[in-house]
Amino acid sequence: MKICYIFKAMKKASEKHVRLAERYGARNYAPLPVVLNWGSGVFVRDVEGRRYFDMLSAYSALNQGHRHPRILAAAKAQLDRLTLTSRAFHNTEMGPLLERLSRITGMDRAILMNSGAEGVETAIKAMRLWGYRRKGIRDGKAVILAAEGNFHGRTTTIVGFSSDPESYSGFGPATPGFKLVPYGDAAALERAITPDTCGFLVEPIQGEAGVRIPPLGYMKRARAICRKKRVLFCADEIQTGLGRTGKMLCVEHEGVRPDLVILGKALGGGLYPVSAVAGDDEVLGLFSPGTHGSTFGGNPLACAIALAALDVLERERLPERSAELGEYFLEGLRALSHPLIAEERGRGLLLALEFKQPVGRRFCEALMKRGLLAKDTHKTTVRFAPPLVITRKQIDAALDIIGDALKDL
Ligand code: IF1
Repeated sequence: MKICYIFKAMKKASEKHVRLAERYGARNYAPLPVVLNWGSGVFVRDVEGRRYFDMLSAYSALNQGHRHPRILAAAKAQLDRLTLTSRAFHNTEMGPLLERLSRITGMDRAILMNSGAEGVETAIKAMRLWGYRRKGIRDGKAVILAAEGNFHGRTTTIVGFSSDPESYSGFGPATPGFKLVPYGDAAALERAITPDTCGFLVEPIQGEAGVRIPPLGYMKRARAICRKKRVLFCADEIQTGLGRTGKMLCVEHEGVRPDLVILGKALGGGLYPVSAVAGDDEVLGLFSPGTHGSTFGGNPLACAIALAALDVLERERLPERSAELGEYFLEGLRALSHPLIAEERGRGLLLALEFKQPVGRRFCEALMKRGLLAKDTHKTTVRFAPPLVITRKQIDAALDIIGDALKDL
């Protein structure tokens, strides 16, 4: 078969998969036209056999890289033993994971869920329960503060307090009991607190908003204000946690200890949905049997995978690696020059290029043509968040691609 027919045939392979997804799936995403069928470490391959750098890491759920051997081995071993019991019975894997989470977060205990949004919903319930049982807020009157530009998931309650019309339009009525404050403004936070305020839910760095880093000291001041006003400080570390920003938890950059920490994404080692809400007895001790739960929450397979995922982060020193290589990557981005670049920013290996015009999607297509997959957000920002196992050499190669792709703009 002549080579052009082979390429044509291979192109057909991609198109077949895309057509199926478009015909039978809801159109809630606009994926790049690439069909992946293999991944390892920082690389993925498409059905045409082309290799790409994965610079999205499934929105930071692949901090350990694609199919990390240690995590795969733990999953396979558990698959041969026991996968699901429900919480009606104990299992051997959940206790060790809870103990490890307590050590890593410095909190007394945790509740295990599945998706990030479920973790956020669990934290919302915990803050309200504390508000009624410990702060004495009148039943049904508890208010939780959140930041403008927030992204905490896609449930109706969570999108109800989003400030992005694309997230909330068409999904009303919004759940009552939420109020927005400007992100990064501690004084505004203090002014917004009333006797009915039970919690403040915040991302230490706003991911979806486009890697928005708050002014230095904001987290510390916000935490102090919450402590003074008896409001629970809840850090959503689903995207920024587990080494992504150069610390195990992003709040560690300012030495902040929240009342509640929500983890997800990379807790599942790139294999399995696992989320957790960690907190002290004063808060999580308020849940009693029958007040919260989940069919899959804390299942032995999820716990075995999450334990291995945390092992890899610690054994391979991925938070430290993220800090060092993130600096290196950011310097490389800053060395690029193009009239359309407005800003390069980031912390650890959560980086972004901000453009002066809405060229994000076009730039991602130019990158894809050159073997690098990234995602634009809000049209002008392109995020670079590779697996934390990336090497300096691979960053150099990625920077060459990024520099070359700028020519297409
Ligand atoms: C999508 C965004 C990122 C999160 C934070 C909770 C959740 C997320 C800080 C919910 C999830 C994902 C969701 C995914 C794309 C991605 C995303 F663009 F949507 F906003 F990362 F920035 N808190 N973020 O980032 O966790 O329920 O998804 O497990 O919805 O398209 P989840």
